[in-house]
Amino acid sequence: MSFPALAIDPFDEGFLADPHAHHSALRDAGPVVWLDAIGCYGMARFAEVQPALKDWQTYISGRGVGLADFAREEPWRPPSLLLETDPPLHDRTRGLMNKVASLASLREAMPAWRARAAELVEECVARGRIEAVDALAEAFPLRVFPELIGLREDGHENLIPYGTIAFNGFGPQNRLLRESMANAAAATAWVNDSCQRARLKPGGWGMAVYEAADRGECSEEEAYRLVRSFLTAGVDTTVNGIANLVHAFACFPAEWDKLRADRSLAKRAIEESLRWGGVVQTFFRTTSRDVDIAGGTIPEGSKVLLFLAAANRDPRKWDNPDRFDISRNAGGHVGFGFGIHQCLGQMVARLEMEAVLDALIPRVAAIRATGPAQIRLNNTLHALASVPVELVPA
Ligand code: OVM
Repeated sequence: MSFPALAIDPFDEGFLADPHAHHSALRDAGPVVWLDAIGCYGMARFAEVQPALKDWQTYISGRGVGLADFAREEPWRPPSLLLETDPPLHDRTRGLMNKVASLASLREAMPAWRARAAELVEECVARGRIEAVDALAEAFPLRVFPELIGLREDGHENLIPYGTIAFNGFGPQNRLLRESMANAAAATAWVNDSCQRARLKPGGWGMAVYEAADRGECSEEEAYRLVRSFLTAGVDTTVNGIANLVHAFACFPAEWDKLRADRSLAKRAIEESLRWGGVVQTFFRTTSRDVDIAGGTIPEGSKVLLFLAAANRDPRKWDNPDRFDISRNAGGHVGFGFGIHQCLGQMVARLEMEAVLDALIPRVAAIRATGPAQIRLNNTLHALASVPVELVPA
């Protein structure tokens, strides 16, 4: 074995509860490590993670982007036609979905999103002390996202549990996965039902996928599964993006003063929170050939765990990486991945965060932590269960 072998288990609950505390050990051990606990290779430095994400021919997604190797194990659900595929199929589905998830339709939605964010923030400021995950981070996406997709009106409470299952599903079959799966039947049934054409409203992104099928760009069955991607990837992610954004300012109060003094920093603040917060901690790839790297060889058919969040705080790449600094140019972070699989919904995420942030800036003089933030353990997400804060009115 030419790579350092580590005993660190990246899916151990102690690791997941405070991943950043363990990342330096992973990065410092070397450019590529062997993770004995899960029998996989790992990369945690920016200099290896970003090129591996980019090299889709070598580090493939079609055998799954979780621990399970789809060449040997049955996936828990039919594979995603975006996330868990390689070109040429991926190019066709991604091309179609890029047109549906257009910036033009987001620009159209944005005025209503801003109004909704203002309304929510005003309620929160009136209450003063809030729990920001419930009051903002969940409330906002749950209002705007189902409308964007054109989902039916009932059952939105299934969206977060379904995302939680899917993101736990990229890890081993541990307690977290088992417990989220134990309650999966209702959420899964609701999602599977809601992806059908007959359930979707005209004008939304869901129906737009079926319209692509009508034009012959994909089959009806593919359209169904592509709509499922919106429902899987679109909620638990942005919920935690907003939660991490509020949490970041609660941890670094001087950054809030800086932002209020110069609102043009809002976009940088969002990017910096995506780098610092690490909502999506990891994804796996599988090697399509023997890879000579860092003085060793990763054999063909190996699972490689890419630590996106560790790369985003690699001191070899970023100055003072654990500091949330909104004047930093965090551009080039890999919080949305990199290359052909880079997050399809990244503009949805950014604009949801922007709507919330722009509503907070004029109304809130300070965001003060009123207790410790609580983690919601997940095999892939750095999810927050609770972010208690006081919003001091402006
Ligand atoms: C999907 C998907 C895409 C990105 C993330 C994800 C659960 C799922 O296409 O279903 O996480």
